[in-house]
This record gives sequence, structure tokens and C-alpha cells, in this order.
Amino acid sequence: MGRRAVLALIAAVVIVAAGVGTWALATRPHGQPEPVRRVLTFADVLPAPAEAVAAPGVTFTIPPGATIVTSPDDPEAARVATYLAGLIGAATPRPGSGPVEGGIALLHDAAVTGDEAYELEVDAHAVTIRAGSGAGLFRGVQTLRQLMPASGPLVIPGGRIDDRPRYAYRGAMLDVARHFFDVAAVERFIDLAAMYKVNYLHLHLSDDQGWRIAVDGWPRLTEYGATTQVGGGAGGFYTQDDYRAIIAYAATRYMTVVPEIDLPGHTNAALASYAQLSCDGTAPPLFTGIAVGFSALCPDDATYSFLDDVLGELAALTPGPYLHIGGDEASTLTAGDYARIVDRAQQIVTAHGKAAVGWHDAAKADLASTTVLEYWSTNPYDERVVAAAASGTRVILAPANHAYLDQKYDQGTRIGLTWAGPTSVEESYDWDPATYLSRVDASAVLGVEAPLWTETVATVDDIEYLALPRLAAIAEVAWSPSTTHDWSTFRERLGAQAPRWDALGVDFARVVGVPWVT
Ligand code: TNX
Repeated sequence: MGRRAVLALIAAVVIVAAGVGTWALATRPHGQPEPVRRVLTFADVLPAPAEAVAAPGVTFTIPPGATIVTSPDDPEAARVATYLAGLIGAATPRPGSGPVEGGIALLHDAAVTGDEAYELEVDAHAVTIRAGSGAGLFRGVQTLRQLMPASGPLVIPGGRIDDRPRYAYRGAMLDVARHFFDVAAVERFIDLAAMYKVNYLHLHLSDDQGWRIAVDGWPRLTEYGATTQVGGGAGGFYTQDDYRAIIAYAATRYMTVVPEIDLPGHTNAALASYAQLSCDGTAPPLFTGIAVGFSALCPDDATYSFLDDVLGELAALTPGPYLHIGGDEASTLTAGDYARIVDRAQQIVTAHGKAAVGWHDAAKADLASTTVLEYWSTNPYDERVVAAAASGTRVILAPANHAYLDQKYDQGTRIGLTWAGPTSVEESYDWDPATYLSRVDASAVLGVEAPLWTETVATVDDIEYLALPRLAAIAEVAWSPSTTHDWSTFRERLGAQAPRWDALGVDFARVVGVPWVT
């Protein structure tokens, strides 16, 4: 055995022994010493900040019941402060115009430009976060959380962070159609994504297996079309008030909801509910399998008036700029019929004041100038997407072999599909949105999204198990500058999230290859 191997072996024994010791301490009765906690460093912040300068040796301890001040007459700052106070058990926030001794200041500062940019300063006396917007303050608060230990005294490292996102669109998608998830489950998903600075929640609200949003004038969509899911369970749907509640909750996390009505394919639940939407005028039975591509709306006036009602109501309910119209896997339609429906759907969305997002298959239709494509293929070349991007269409990247959260981690993963995977955490992290698509200019990339399809996902635990840790990896790809991109430091950062997830009761996948902190 060489010298290096011997040293490695000694190190391994010491690490294992230290681990056993910590565990033993943790299980001792009261009165015994607590395990030593490490003060976190700027290198632990996930996603990695754009610029960070540590102040060696400086720490600040947020006291119990800490004071939080916010710029006077700034309701956004006050909202973020209330959220922060809830997280750390601080006192009710009060107005203040500068750093506060022994506390935390959230200050409006127009000099911090960029929609979600913020500056965070920690010295021995105070924490100060400055931003030009509520969104910036909220992202800064997430960074502050990353600096706080998951339990015990809130000792945080000193220094200064100047941070801003690489991409404006950083999405997470939840498929509530294959399996239905109630408002509380969606809110939990929002909270987990918000920790990693995700700013769009894409809800896949309709598919073959279920229609999940109430639409006035079309009651059978939910009375009948929502009554099942994959495997034959009871399904469910959101009332319009439920949907408003999700939007309002997301807004408190500075997250914008993008609702999707998938069309013209993935529409069996709608066709089963209303026979007039099918070309043959008969309603198919409800579907609880996982096949794709077999259903399609008929390209005629009955369909267009249905779409105008559905998309019009969703537009009215949705404050965000986007309505997702799907467009994937409609294999029973001719190319012409597919293009006619997707053209018409974009016109309807535009007429209701929104921009359409479509899966990149929609590039087979003429694209409206405001339409955004979401790229899901594992093949990084698509000539229609190349042409669309060259004429100004923007693209969200969700390549299934990197960004799909529904793929197994490895062959042994207890749930998940494998058609684009399995996808390890390293594969979910190691790609560059700016260069992923061949012959598409980096300037066409609006952002990144991580979709969680739910054919095999039936519970909140299942959501957490497939989403984490990979959602954190994709969120870093979307937020952090490419200069910070490095798997060997990322995996350390990721491992340091484990105590946080444990404290929140998150059932994440403790995959091998990541040095999970216990
Ligand atoms: C493909 S890619 C789909 C979904 C499935 C998913 C499963 C795309 C836009 N559609 O309908 O749920 O694969 O991984």
C-alpha cells in the first residue's frame, strides 16, 4: 500500500469514527455535550452566488426574537420581513432605514439593479440585505437561510454577497394530472423550490388521465373528467378558489404560476367529458394507464370555442404573463390539423393578453412572436427550433436527460421512469443551458425548467424523493453564473443541505456520490 493510500485509509477511519461519535453523542441522555456544529461558509450557499467575499473570523449570531427592520412605506419589504420572521421566530418587523444592531435589515435600494438582484452583508453586529425589489429581498433571505445552520444557535459567517440570477426563467413543473395533488402538497412543493430561488411554478393541469381545474360553463370537465388518475385512484381538481390560493401562496415566494392546458393531444379527460370535442362525436372512456399520443381534439369550431372559454378563464385567473398550451405528442393528427389547432390556440392566448408557452413540438406550427418554446428532447438538435430561435423565439430548456425529475436516479430507484435516464444527480447538474442546443444562440435561452411528471409519483414523499436533490442541482444551473459551475464543489454544497431537509421532514434521495452531512 502506497503512502497516499495509507493516508486515505487513516482519513476514512477518522471520518467514520467521528461519525459514530457524533451519533453516539446525539443519542445520549440529557446533560451530555451537544455535537460540535460547524459554522456554515459562503461555499455552502446553494445556488452558488455570483460574487461572495468572506470576512475571515467574523460571525454574527441572530438572537432569539431578533429585530427585523424594513424600509418605511415598502409593503413588499414588509411582506418579505413577515415571511422571514415566521422562519426564524423573530419579533414583528418594524420600519427602519438602516442596519440594525443585533438584528436584520431588509432595505429597498434602487442602486441594486436587476429584477432579483440583492446584496447581503454580515458583520459582527448585523445582517443587512439590500435590493431594488421585493423579489430581490426574498432571494436574499433564501441566501441568509442557506447561511443559517439547520438547528441550534443561528451563527452565520461574516462577509458580503452580491448576487443576481443567470436566467430570468427558473421553473419547476408539477404534473397534477397523472396523479392529483391537493393545495397543501403544491404549497409544500413551492416552498422547497423557493429555497433554491426557483421563480416559476408550471402546473400541468390537464392530461389524458384527468382534468384538474374547474371551468365555468364546462362542469363535466371536473365532475367527470377529474374523477380518476393513473392506476384508477379518485383523482381530484382545484376549484377556482383553490387555484387562486395556489397563486397567492406562490406570490409570497415571488413565484409566478404558469398553468398548462395540454392540447391538442393529451386530452382524453376532456374528450371523455364532452363528446363534441372528438371528430367522431363519441366520448372515449376515462383513461388510467400511462400510454401517450393517442388522444386529440378535433380541429373545428366546437374545439375553438371550448379553448376560448378555457384559456380565457385561465388568463383571467392568472396574473403571470404565460399560458402553457402543451403541444406535445399528438400523434393521431395530420401535420396540417396539428398546426391549425396550435396556431389557433396561440391566437386565443394572445387575444386574452398572455404569451403562449408550448413544448418545442409546437415549432411545427407557425409561432406567434411572443410564443416561448420549452425544449424537452434528449437530442440537442431540432431544425425547426434552430429556425425559430434564429427569428427571435425564446427557449426554456428542460432536456429530459438532464432536467426531468421523473427519471430514476439509477436502475434501483423505487419509483420513476427510465426512457430518458436513469439520470444521476451529476447528470442533472453537469450541462450548460447556453451551449446545450446545437446551432441555437445562447441569447435565445430564456431559462431552465425541471419537470416532475407523476405517472409513478403518488404521494408527497414520492414528490420529494424524485425532486430532491436534483431540483437543487437544476436550480443552481439556472441561477448561478457558469464561472461557479463545478461538480466537485457542488456535491459538497449539496451534501450540506441534508440537515435542512431532515429538519423539514423531506424524504429526499440520499444517493451515493454526494457527501451527505449527518
Ligand atoms: C413525455 S416530454 C411527456 C409526458 C410524460 C413524460 C414522462 C413531454 C412534453 N411529454 O407526457 O409524462 O414524457 O417522462
